[in-house]
Amino acid sequence: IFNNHYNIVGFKKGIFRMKVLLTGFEPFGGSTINPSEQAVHALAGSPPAGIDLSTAILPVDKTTGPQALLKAIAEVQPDVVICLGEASGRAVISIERLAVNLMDFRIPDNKGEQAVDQPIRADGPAAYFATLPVRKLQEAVMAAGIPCDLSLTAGAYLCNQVMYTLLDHAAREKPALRGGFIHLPCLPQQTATRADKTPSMGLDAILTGLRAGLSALVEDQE
Ligand code: PCA
Repeated sequence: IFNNHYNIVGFKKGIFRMKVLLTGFEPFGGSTINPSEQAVHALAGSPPAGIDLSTAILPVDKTTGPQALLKAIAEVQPDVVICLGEASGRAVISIERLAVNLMDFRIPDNKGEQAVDQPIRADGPAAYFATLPVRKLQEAVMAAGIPCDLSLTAGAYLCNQVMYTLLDHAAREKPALRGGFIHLPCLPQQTATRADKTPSMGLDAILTGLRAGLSALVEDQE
């Protein structure tokens, strides 16, 4: 919370600034776009008030994905880390409650590696709860008119791996760091021609929801 630029005076309402690291993922699984990458780029251009926003796009790669996240955390020294990813098939923005110590990839990562039934950290705890106020976030997104759920699982692929890596790192080395993960539906342009009518959400709606969530975080911190 404290950094070089803000001392205790910085807590006065409206003066406090929160340093947020927001990450997205590169496209994967045969798609050429990822809503999380687009959302990160859009928010980087006009971050919500009160937020010093840093961003990173992580590779969908079981080795370099988590490494890129830890590198960005070391560089930015954020107060809060929010990772975004695409969840094909989900109809609404979903805020993840849990990361589990399991890699069981449904499809290979972008390097062709497919982890099956493996722990993320061999002697790590079974799971971590997100350390963001997930209920408050959900309520803020919904209050902005955007459908949003709390989710019990981020899956067993890269998104869960990165969320677990984030929370494990914070638990062991940075107890003040808060973190969590938000899954986004596909964009309409990813699903328009699909016969299975996979749900989607437009980027504008996604951005409205994410901005509302980020603003709620700043208020919560204040
Ligand atoms: N979604 C995948 C990994 C990258 C992404 O955007 C997942 O849900 O694990």
